[in-house]
Amino acid sequence: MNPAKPLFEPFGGAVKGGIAFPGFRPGLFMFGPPGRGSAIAAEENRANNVTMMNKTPKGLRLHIGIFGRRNVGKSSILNALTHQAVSIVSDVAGTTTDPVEKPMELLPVGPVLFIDTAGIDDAGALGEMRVAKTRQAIDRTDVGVIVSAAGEWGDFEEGLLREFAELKTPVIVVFNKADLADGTNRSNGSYRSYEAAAAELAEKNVPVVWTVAPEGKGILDLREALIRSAPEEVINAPSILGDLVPAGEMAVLVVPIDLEAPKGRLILPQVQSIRDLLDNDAYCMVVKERELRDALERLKRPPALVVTDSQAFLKVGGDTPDSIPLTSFSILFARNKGDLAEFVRGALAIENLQPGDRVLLAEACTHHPIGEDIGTVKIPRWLTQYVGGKLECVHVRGHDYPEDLSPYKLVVHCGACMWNRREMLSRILRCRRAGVPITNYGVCIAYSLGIFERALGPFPAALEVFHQARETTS
Ligand SMILES: Nc1nc2c(ncn2[C@@H]2O[C@H](COP(=O)(O)OP(=O)(O)OP(=O)(O)O)[C@@H](O)[C@H]2O)c(=O)[nH]1
Ligand code: SF4
Ligand SMILES: [Mg+2]
Repeated sequence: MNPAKPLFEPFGGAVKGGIAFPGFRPGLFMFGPPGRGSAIAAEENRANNVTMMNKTPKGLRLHIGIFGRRNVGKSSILNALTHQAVSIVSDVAGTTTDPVEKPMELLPVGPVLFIDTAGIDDAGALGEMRVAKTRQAIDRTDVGVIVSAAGEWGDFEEGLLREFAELKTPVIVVFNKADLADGTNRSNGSYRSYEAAAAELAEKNVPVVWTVAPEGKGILDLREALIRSAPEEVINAPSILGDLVPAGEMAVLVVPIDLEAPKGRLILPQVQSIRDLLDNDAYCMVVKERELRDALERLKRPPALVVTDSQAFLKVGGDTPDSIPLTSFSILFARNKGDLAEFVRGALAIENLQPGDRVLLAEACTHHPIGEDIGTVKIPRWLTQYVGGKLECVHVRGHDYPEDLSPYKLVVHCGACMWNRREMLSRILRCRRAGVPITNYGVCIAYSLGIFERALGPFPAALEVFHQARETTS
């Protein structure tokens, strides 16, 4: 192995063709100056103390998932990255049984969520449950870390690599336990030596890092690789309203305060919309639906946009002059967290629903339904009225999501404000693969209430999808 241009120069890992090697021979390490790691740790500890006080919502954090066989050192790597004993480490294979999540600041990326997963190479009933949970974690991962004990790269790891490639999720490979490596590759697969495996990964442009997690060796290289792999769209997440309400213009947000409204606070989509407007130097007026008409009359200049809770769509539509663009929080988040065009296509599938069809209603968080809950009561009622007969509505919450989507004629998803975009996009992809249309609560409500074109007015591309679909069916 010849030394080449260092990839992560400041931290000292020698490199060949995009691979950060700990040294030229296994066991010989070239790691960064001792002061560097502790300075970063101190700065991150300070940032993490601030984070604890002002917690960034999970949905805005870069999700970094750690995957691999049992006992390869996944939990040891998480603990080394966070400088804390977050996950239990032991030499008993299968120690981590459920995903362990740890929010922290990873400078300079910002707020991240590490997910340490259970090893997924074992069979049996318990093993199957573990595999299912780990699979769900793959769906919400923005950057995947595949850990293998050095010298054990094989078909299993290649399978994981393929899975991430299909989701277009960036991946970093960690050869841990580099202190025990002897140059040979013991795993079944096509590689005789782990160097050959590493070289092939480098050809695929997959960064490879060597670590001895309990000693913290190589962890700075891993941090650097994580920072480099963080997708741009996650670091600079798209604005919720920035392109719709220019600086100096006003948005009116309509927030019903009814039985379902949480006591003493606003819900996350409303808070995030207000913050986004402030970030974009726009103004914002927040009113209940009853006061909207009066509030609009008092304004000297019409607002650039009115955003309403979907449940008040009809009243707000009636009270907002046609010349003022109108949409809902749910549609804003359908665009921000998912794929609005796909959800519009999904809403059009409502036309093909027949009484008795099975519809999946999925919510990202596990709030307790109160009164006339939108997912369990209102949407099923609106859809039933539209279709003209009873539908079989199945409800799922949180990360639970059926592996087999084929029994469903339609999936209707909440705005997923608590999630990162990756998990929502993974679900959309799964629906696409299964040939099952997917739409979103707000899009579905606007469609069933006959206010679709108006609600999509601010989004010409999505409106175009609707018009094209209507032309082909007429
Ligand atoms: N020699 C050596 N031992 C390590 C290294 N990393 C972890 N270990 C040890 O390997 C064992 C397993 O480590 P864990 O971090 O629990 O591994 P895991 O992948 O989380 O295991 P599961 O949760 O069971 O899937 C522990 O005894 C660790 O101390 C390493 O780089 N070198
Ligand atoms: S159900 Fe969905 S949209 Fe509503 S608060 Fe929970 S994550 Fe957000
Ligand atoms: Mg573990």
